[in-house]
Amino acid sequence: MKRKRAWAEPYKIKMIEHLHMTTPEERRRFIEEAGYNTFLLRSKDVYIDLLTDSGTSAMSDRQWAQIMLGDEAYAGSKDFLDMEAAVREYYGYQYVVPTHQGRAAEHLISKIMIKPGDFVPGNMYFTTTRLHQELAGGTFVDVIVDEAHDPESDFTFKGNINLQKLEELIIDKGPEKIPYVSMATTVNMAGGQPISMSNLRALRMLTSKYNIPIVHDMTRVAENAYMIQQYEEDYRHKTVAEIVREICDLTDMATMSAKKDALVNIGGFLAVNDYEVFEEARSLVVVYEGLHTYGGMAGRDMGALAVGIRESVSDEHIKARVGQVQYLGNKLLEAGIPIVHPIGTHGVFLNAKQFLPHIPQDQFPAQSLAAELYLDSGVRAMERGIVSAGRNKKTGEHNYPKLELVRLTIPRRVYTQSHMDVVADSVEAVYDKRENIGGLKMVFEPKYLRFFQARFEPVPVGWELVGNEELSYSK
Ligand code: PM9
Repeated sequence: MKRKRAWAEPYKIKMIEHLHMTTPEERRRFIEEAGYNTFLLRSKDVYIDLLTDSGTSAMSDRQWAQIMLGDEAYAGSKDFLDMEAAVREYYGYQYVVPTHQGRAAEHLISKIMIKPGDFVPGNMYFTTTRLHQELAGGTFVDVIVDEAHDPESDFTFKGNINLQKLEELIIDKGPEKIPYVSMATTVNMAGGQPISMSNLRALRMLTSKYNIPIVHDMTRVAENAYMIQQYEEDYRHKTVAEIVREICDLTDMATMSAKKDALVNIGGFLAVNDYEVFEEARSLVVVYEGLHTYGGMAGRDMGALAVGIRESVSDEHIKARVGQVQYLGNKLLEAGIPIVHPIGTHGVFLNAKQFLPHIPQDQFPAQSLAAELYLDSGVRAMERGIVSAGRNKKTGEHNYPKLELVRLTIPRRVYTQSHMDVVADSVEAVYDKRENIGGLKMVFEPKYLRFFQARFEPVPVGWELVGNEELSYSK
């Protein structure tokens, strides 16, 4: 029988960054000081940092070379032209407006396209995307397939849009009330789940029928393309670069947080095919970000981004990147840990509702689980549940998402499989003591995107919260 050869990362390590391990006593103090919010920890007190894959990638030697070669002219930097050329070549969009990161591109497109009273359908909300749509006067409507809200469904393309739901919305509200469909590759809040090319093609046909544009959140488009290559029959022999281009060609405009797929520590852009939208964005970017040839980025960052775009669509790179995430996910599955199925592309998502079934959702089980993981081993993860979902903009009540998750997000090209083994060990250790883990109460809540800065205090196991201030005992 032919032996299957193990795969390895398609790079070797040229420079390292030291990690620092803390004691359990130190971690207890640090998490208390951070109000049980992993965003408020100092990174020097973290051992393995799986908070996010955003801006945390290791750049290549070629990208670092661009940092040294950066053209820091205020206007017309060669690095902007390189970045614009890379966007045109690999993504196919004609006009590019640079921004300091993804949410700034979301701000511009929401301001340009959305009128008060509009509805913006999308394949599940993302925190910053929805907020900018709401600030522009729109209402986000979730039209993702139902499987996406079920952490145990093994459906391969949980990022798909339910086209019937979408068409019903268009007919109900009228196409003139739908400025665009917001379509993300992959869907972060669902667990890093891809949309299929066949669903996207059908979406294109439906939106063309009503003359509604598609705005593509292309933050993790290469990872989505890889999943299409792996699981959609017709794409098995296409390269990731070809599939990325085909996805982009089916859409009208895109917002990009280049801090993820595109392998840079800062940066983003808005890319469009419509000249009028471009003109509007180019004049607004000057107000909010900077001149239209840097938009909040340094020349060197745009140079690194041009190279990052090219590297991000390499089949070898993306296979190793998603392969590492799958390695961790499979280890946790083997250990019987409840995680979101199927394993996503940028992280493994713990199902906190099933992990800690004794903690009611308004005691923030995922927030508590993320804090507990840090206490156990210094591994930092992120809550993606009721805290991230925020409040209903009309009633002011918490939104209660079906998914109450802790995201173990894997930075690109940063950690080794041994780090993944340590993470898996720690998750298992926390699972063994799950019955002793209590919930939290929120003691400080910022106005916007509360998950970044909210503070919490522990609620002992078996205690039930009455109001948000007093604790009263319940059996
Ligand atoms: N995502 C993440 O950790 C950064 C912090 S959480 C807000 O997953 C999508 C799909 C994202 C995303 C950021 C943005 C915003 C837009 N779309 O962070 O502003 O995952 O560059 O991008 C984070 P910026």
